[in-house]
Amino acid sequence: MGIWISRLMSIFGDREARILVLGLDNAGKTTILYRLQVGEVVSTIPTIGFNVETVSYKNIKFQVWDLGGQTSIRPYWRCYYPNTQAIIYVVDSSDTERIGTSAEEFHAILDEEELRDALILVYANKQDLPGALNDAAVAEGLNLHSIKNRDWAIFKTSAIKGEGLFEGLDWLSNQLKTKKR
Ligand code: G3D
Ligand code: MG
Repeated sequence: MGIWISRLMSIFGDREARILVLGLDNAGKTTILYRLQVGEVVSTIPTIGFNVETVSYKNIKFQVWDLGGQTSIRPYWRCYYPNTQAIIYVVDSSDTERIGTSAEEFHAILDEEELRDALILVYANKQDLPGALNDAAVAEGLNLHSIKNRDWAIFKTSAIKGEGLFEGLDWLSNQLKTKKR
């Protein structure tokens, strides 16, 4: 177990806490979930067929699904919103063609009332690939600077190499700690 997860545990105490890991398909979300090495990843397909991967450590749950595609299943995403403390939004920085689509999906999530208080951590992933947009370019592509009244940060990551992920989580736990006070 990593030191970062024990930090999160001390912040949340006995409260249920959820962290959603979202982004377009192929962004690197599943790879990240395994990289966190929190425990066993359990894959479930609830009712109408979108795949949700969950890894839990005590009362902290990380849940992952792909955004984009069918709009008919979106109402069911709401089942996963309660108690969400943070959203980790993952972008394939080398997929310059879909950055606009990723931005649309991202802002649709930001507009969800129940996720209003969730912190936003963006991973500009796949930095190891040639031609990958850097963090500033991903921030611009996602229009991150238009976000008002909530805390966000962006980190360059390579899930494959395991780089940047824990720096992002450090930011997250520091923010959560301040918020709690
Ligand atoms: P998803 O869960 O968001 O859909 P995955 O994405 O985690 O399944 O990753 C999609 C593909 O991108 C995988 O390749 C995975 O190995 C790769 N990938 C994830 N993160 C990185 C990264 O930081 N750098 C590079 N170069 N590749 C990454 P495959 O070939 O298995 O489909
Ligand atoms: Mg996946």
